[in-house]
Amino acid sequence: MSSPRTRRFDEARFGMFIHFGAYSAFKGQYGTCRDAEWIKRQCTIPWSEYEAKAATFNPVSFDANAIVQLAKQAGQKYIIITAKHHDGFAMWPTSVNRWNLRDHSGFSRDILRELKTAATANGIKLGFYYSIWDWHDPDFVANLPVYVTRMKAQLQELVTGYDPAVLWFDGEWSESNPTNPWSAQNGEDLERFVRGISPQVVINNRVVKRRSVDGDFGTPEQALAGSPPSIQLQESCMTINNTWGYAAWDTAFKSATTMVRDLATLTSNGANFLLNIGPTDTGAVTAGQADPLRGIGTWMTANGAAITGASHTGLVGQPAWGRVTRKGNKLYLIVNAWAGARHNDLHRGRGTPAIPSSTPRLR
Ligand code: H79
Repeated sequence: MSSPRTRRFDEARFGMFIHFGAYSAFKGQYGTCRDAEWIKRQCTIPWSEYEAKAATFNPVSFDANAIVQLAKQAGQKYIIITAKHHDGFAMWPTSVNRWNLRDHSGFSRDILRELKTAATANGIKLGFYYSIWDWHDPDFVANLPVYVTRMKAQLQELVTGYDPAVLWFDGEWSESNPTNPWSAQNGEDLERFVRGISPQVVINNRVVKRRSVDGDFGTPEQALAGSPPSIQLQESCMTINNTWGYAAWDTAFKSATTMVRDLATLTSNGANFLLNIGPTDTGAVTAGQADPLRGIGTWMTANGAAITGASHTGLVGQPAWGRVTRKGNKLYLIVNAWAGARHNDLHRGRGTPAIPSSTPRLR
């Protein structure tokens, strides 16, 4: 199902999502109202206050090399970072407007450039999240064609300036407050535009309307992609805790075991796993997110062969005791629960092959 354009993406299986923007400066709290990257809208913060907070955004602790090392150690092969979320705030020094990290916040470093350099040096691919829905630009509602001209100019900057491997669009759905007029026709035009400037960039299905013919891959959110057949590649995006952007109060972190099992399930379904971190207002990654990633990394160091480049077997069903993946003529058995004395468990799965496990039990 993968094409020359998507082959590397399809083999990668595991990536890091990063939600980082002006909203991170709020740390998930506005008065008594709690949210994360939607805080502007959900807590009805006036633009004057939001812009004033964004002006204080000072991510001095953002360390591109540390983030790339964290991803690499976790066994992640690509990173997707929010270049622009729904608040419209650009994380690179765009010349399209001043609503960006350099011009509005006075932060002189280009952290997307730093991430690109660090990623490339470590064999990690970098992609950008870009929200179509834009709460800050009044033309998004008042005059969409004018907004689209600016959006295309920003995408041109990102594609020609940073050569992203993936463009991860979002905010394509119909919404109100502010009104989202994005149509399938708008999306098809945008997809053609991106293909025109870069035939090799991999694009998600939210560029249009999340139909299976839109872009290169589907994007189940906070849900595990099901098993094939699906006419499109799939990538499940999920959070480590419950929020995408940084929220100091959200400490409900999943365990490494839970996330390794999700990764195994997705690989056995031929799908990718894009696991999110939300750096703090200063750009640091908290231990609550880094520690389970390191735990996944420990497992991946020993068992990554069962994940990277592996896929749906097309041969056997899912066993009750774990997951089975395939790479070429090898099957990989990921055992969540040894049958132990309960020998019958081995026979409960449909078509379970009688091959000894290649992967140790998760602790
Ligand atoms: O970037 C992350 C989220 O900000 C974004 N997609 C991921 C990758 C996303 N946008 N919307 N959603 C996810 C679905 C969430 C909708 C809700 Fe709401 C936001 C539920 C509550 C707040 C919108 C506003 C729908 C109801 C109220």
